[in-house]
Amino acid sequence: MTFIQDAAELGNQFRDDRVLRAQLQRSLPAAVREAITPALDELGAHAAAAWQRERERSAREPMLTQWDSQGRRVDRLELTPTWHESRDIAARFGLVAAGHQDTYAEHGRIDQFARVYLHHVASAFFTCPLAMTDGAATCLKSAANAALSARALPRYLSRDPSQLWISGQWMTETPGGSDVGNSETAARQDESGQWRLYGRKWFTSAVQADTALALARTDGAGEGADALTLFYLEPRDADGRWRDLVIHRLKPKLGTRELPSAETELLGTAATPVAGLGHGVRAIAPMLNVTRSWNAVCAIATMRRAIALARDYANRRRAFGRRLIEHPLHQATLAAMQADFEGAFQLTFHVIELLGRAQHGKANAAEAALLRLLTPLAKLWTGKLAVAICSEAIECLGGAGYIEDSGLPQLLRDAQVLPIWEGTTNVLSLDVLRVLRNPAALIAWRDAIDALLHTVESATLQPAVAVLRSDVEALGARLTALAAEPLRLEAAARDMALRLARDFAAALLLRQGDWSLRHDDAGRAAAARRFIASRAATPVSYDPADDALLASGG
Ligand code: MFK
Repeated sequence: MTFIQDAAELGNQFRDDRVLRAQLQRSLPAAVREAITPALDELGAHAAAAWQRERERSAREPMLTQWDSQGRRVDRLELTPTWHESRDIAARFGLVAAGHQDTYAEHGRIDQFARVYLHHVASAFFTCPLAMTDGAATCLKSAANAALSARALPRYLSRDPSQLWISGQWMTETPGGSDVGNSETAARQDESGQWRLYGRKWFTSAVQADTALALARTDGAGEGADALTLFYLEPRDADGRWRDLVIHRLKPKLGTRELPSAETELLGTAATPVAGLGHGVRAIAPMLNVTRSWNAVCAIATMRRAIALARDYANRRRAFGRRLIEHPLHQATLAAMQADFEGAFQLTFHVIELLGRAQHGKANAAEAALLRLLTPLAKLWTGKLAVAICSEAIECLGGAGYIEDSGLPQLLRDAQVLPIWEGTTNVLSLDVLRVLRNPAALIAWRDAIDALLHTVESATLQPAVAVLRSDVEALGARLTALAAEPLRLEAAARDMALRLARDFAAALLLRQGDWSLRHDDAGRAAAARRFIASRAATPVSYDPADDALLASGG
């Protein structure tokens, strides 16, 4: 009656992460890696400490007070302590700035997203406004709006917590969640020529943002997405009071509850066009592609956390005379989760690498086409996978995982947003079809896989290379056949997108696995083999290399 089961623990999340460290070792020059390691180590330690602290406190949520004692409308928002702390960490560690500075040239994006990946779970989704801030910075630069850039960029990219501004992305309306072209928000000029916005934004993800980018329709502009205009606005005055805007309520969400998402009404909020009038969706597209990359990074961070807890628990918990990890079926279950995670990790970091190259003018036309294709693919696949892996991790802990303070239920609830916001799985699958209308995209996908497979030298990986080559051929043939049947192509879009994502991830895993074998790590090659075999008729059930696959630290 006295047995107490040890709970799962987390160590330094940078030192424990062989996958991240192998990636950085392969893809970054030594000088860059050495320069960024202390910050990554600090964030890895913070992630472990924050996890311990979270387990010991009851859930907190932001609070909205709409009226003061005298009946004045105030809409005062109290944020949680983690949110206050996160603003400080975001600035000090340059979670947005690192992606825009030139110190490490095209490697800056890898530096930035390694930080974001380590910090996401500890941030209580402060990563949401940071993603939108990064997107807003990218958007202002791409619109070449000198005045707005001069005003907002130094704030978005500040490393001083007292100067940092965060941005919202106010698109979602009751008639237009995915179909943004239905937006009803109206934009009118007042007698002084100032643009003002009127209408209800049904879902503003981080309402307390210092600025926001919003879509609205100018009078007489006509219907549809192309008639919308992209506006920049600063919703509060210098004293923090809302400027011609009320908050109807905070949204009662399934997860991400520390994130103050709200329903707001714009009552003539002053705003400035970002890129002239009209073509608003095209103007906000650079933001969408950046926030979708963030989404993928946060999804792999979520998977990694769920697996770390499940793996640690499997090393502590004994059942039927052995530790869970010593049961072949449990080990195979964890190994399959780890292999899927590593595939998702590889695809996401490849998108980041291409983003950095494109931003610094180093991407050729094929790489630019590939980035446009892989961004929705990474977002849609990793979002779905994060939910599946969190659910599986709960099962790995049995009833203990279903209990709130194991931390896993919150991880699952939070993960469920990842396939929804920033474009649902189906909307992104249709975006992939939009991209594939340009034949260069599929050619770039196929050529890049071919180039990756040519780097694989190890004999032990050749059978997996052969399986992947035939998968790639079959998928290319199926897409070509479907191209003549638009309705069937659309119905198959999700399946095609998932296959395009997984085949590309498989090629990246093989490249990394081969490289890691030459650097005394058999685990990454085991991940590649398991990932590729998982689609075969007789998938791998036992692999002696799973010990290396599941090892952490080192
Ligand atoms: C923790 C992680 C961080 C996550 C942050 C979360 C913050 C969440 C806050 C939110 O706001 S969530 C809400 C986000 N909403 C969406 O993502 C909307 C989903 N809907 C789509 O993505 C639709 O595809 C879209 C509205 C973009 C387009 O729909 P339409 O009306 O069918 O437009 P159309 O005519 O196909 O495209 C208009 C133009 O944009 C075209 O260019 P052209 O005018 O030159 O022909 C398109 O090629 C272009 N375009 C569309 N998507 C693009 C793009 N260009 C580049 N990249 C894209 N992704």
